[in-house]
Amino acid sequence: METLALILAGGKGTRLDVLSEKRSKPAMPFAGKFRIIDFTLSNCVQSGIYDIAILTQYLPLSLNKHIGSGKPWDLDRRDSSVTLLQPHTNWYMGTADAVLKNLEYLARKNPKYVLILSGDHIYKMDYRKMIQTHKEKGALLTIATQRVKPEEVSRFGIMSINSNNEIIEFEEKPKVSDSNLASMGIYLFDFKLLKKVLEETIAENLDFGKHVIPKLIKTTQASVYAHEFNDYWMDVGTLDAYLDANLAMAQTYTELDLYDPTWKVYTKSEDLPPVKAGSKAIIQDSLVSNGCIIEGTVINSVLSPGVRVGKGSIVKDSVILNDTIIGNDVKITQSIIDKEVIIGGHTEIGFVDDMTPNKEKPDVLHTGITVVEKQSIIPGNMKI
Ligand code: ADQ
Ligand code: ADP
Repeated sequence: METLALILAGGKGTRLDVLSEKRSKPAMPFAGKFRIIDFTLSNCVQSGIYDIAILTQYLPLSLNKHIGSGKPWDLDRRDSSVTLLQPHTNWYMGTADAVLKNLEYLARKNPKYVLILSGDHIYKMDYRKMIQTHKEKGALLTIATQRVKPEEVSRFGIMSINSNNEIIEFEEKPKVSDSNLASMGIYLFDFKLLKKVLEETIAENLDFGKHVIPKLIKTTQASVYAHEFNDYWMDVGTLDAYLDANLAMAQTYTELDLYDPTWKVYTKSEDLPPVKAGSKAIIQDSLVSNGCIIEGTVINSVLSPGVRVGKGSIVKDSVILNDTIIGNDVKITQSIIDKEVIIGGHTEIGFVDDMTPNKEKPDVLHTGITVVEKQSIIPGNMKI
């Protein structure tokens, strides 16, 4: 086998607060009918990579159920395999530790290359181009890169390259840097090098960005190259980013086209009837998924399958996840409402200026976005 893809889907997305308390971040619904991991899985199959292992650790129930046999991505064909790997004994710590704990599985598969991916990015990328760069340069490790804004360097691994695109310096999340060339956390390793470096590097919470990559570059054990990717790429790590990225998908022009027949995003779809819009329904700049019944107004919002919006209700600038039922004369703005929530008539969500409960989590909830937890029941005539 030439390339095995390993999707890291195990980190706890703490910055998404109540949304990822009960599911891992890659299992978060996105753009109505998708889950975040669909983008990476679809990239793999469209790049001709049918051998995929998904490393999970944190609440993989939703993910397990979603992936199933891999049929929606055509991963149930005879020559393909999609496997969910979970820690058996010790809990995984850093990203590289998660891979180290599964070296035996990799050795059994014995691929030439291992493509390490993150399960929580939204982008469309042809990994074949990266494999091509890797071969042309004679690299042992190739890292996908993207330029970021100078004020964002502290969120990424930042590197410097020479005129041949060889990486000569790498620092994980520097406070400031002269360079703005960021690692996308996408690594193509020659399997032999990966095995050797993981077995030889000893560190607590062994991590690619913190330990493995800086070590490979410092000790010039291997030629490490950058593969620049310039299209849309988004890590939806915060509530702001999650809401914005969802709403951006509902605009007429989007940086990532969900409707492009040449690069489809596949997902597990439920069989649901078409969207029904009542006689007074208004839907503008929105994504409305199958099984929704709209009798009110939906503006600049994203609705997952099975959502009901009652008469006289207005949903604006919000994301409403599956099977949530919104009664009559409800107003919702700037909110993320998780699955299976029931909202009674005349309730208003997202209009209250009082941020008191948010003070406990200033790093998570500070921007005025209201989040309603899965399966909440909100009585009528409330103001939240
Ligand atoms: P971060 O995104 O901060 O930086 P990290 O939180 O370690 O890196 O997560 C990387 C991916 O691995 C995520 O998809 C996460 O869910 C998953 N993951 C984390 N721990 C895991 C574990 N123990 N088991 C399985 N999966 C796990 C990284 C790089 C930076 C780079 C950014 C780009 O370290 O150099 O710039 O990604 O987003
Ligand atoms: P979500 O989409 O909110 O992430 P799903 O509806 O996909 O979650 O459900 C994820 C999986 O978790 C399902 O298999 C479901 O049966 C299971 N599940 C949900 N709640 C519980 C619970 N309280 N205890 C055990 N399993 C649960």
